[in-house]
Amino acid sequence: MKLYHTTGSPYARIARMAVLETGLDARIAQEETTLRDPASSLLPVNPVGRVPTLVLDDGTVLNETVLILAFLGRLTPERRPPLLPLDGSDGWRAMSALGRVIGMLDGIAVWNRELRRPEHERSPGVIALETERANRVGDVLEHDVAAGGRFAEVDAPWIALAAALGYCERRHRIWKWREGRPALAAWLEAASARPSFQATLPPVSGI
Ligand SMILES: N[C@@H](CCC(=O)N[C@@H](CS)C(=O)NCC(=O)O)C(=O)O
Repeated sequence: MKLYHTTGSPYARIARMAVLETGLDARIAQEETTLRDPASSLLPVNPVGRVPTLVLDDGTVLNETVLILAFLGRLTPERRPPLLPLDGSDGWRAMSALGRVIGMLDGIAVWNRELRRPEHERSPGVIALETERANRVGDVLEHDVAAGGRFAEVDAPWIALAAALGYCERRHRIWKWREGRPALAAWLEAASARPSFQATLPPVSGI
């Protein structure tokens, strides 16, 4: 199997961390690729052109981070905690938490893309909407983490939250997410020590 990624992508980082956390790194090769590039090595494999993209041994192509997480979880049924329970045995709590984090990250990605446009092409309305969304979800995540339980164990929601906040630390610093969120800040501090986090640090960007 082969996982296509870029070092800056928080979505690809989720998949890369999950590969490490499940011990599947011996079975999954990794290739760094380019995005929005007609010569990208990814396009002949996946016309969608997004990372993460996982190519299975029989050539089947999986994209979409959550689908890849579900697949990696099915490859490692003995793992505790399960990477992502798909049978409702946890009351669907992992899926719920994962959706919350991915929803926040989707909004941040839109916000970040806006900021990468030339200033005169940026939409203040989109930036305001996504700032508000990020703050709203960030506040709920602060509550989730402070209450304990959720995000305490290294599973798919934990990995997604680490990658999302890690993205804000190095590639979306415009969002001062730590302000008023001490539990989340302390959570990332602790999460940062994890080898899978350290092995997948993205380069710092100008935003
Ligand atoms: N919904 C996708 C989003 C992945 C995504 O947007 N990846 C970005 C990098 S952070 C990408 O590949 N962008 C290239 C493009 O949109 O052409 C997922 O969950 O995997």
